[in-house]
Amino acid sequence: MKKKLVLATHNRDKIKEIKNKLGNDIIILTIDDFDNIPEVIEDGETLEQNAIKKAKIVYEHTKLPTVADDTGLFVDALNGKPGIYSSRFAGECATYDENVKKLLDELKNVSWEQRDAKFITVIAYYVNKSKWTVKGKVEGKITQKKRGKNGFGYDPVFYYEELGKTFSEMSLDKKNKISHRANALKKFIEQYKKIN
Ligand code: ITT
Repeated sequence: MKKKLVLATHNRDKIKEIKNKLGNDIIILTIDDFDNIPEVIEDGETLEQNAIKKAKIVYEHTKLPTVADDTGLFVDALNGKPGIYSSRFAGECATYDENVKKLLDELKNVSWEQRDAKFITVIAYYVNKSKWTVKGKVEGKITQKKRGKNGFGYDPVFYYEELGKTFSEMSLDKKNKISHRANALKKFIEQYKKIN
């Protein structure tokens, strides 16, 4: 019988990517399948702390194995910003577009050579008293303007040099083979299979 896993995220784009990657082997539930799950304040100092906090709160409510994803875009020329603040770079309730605009503004006078960046995803797993995390990463560059229509968040400006495309210029299937989240999910599956 397929095992159940709850995704502790409000982000529908993440849910789509994770379901696309894990959905054949595992029944994926989301917090929308449960009532009254408390809101999680992401006040950790690292992706790990935030991911564990999200997974723990949802696990305690559902009592089902839970997975949370915390992701950040780390830009070298901005000393690692927006990092753990990626979702609220342009303010508390900022849209993807507003965050991207702020990023492009801050990099306005930065040359192509200096525009290196990486996405990092930490996935936390929480069940009973047991918890662990895995990390996935991908390196790229920040373009001068948005390119492509797919994906979400910073994808339109994240350029993957090996394919000469931004994440928004590739299909979800392609992004899901090479992305930070894909790398983290690969490690997650290896670890998960050992214990299930
Ligand atoms: P949850 O905390 O509910 O999971 P969130 O959107 O707040 O959702 P994060 O704090 O992990 O999630 O994400 C930070 C931001 O980073 C997110 O809002 C996007 O703008 C961006 N982001 C995350 N994954 C991304 C991806 O695969 N491609 C592009 N941008 C991404």
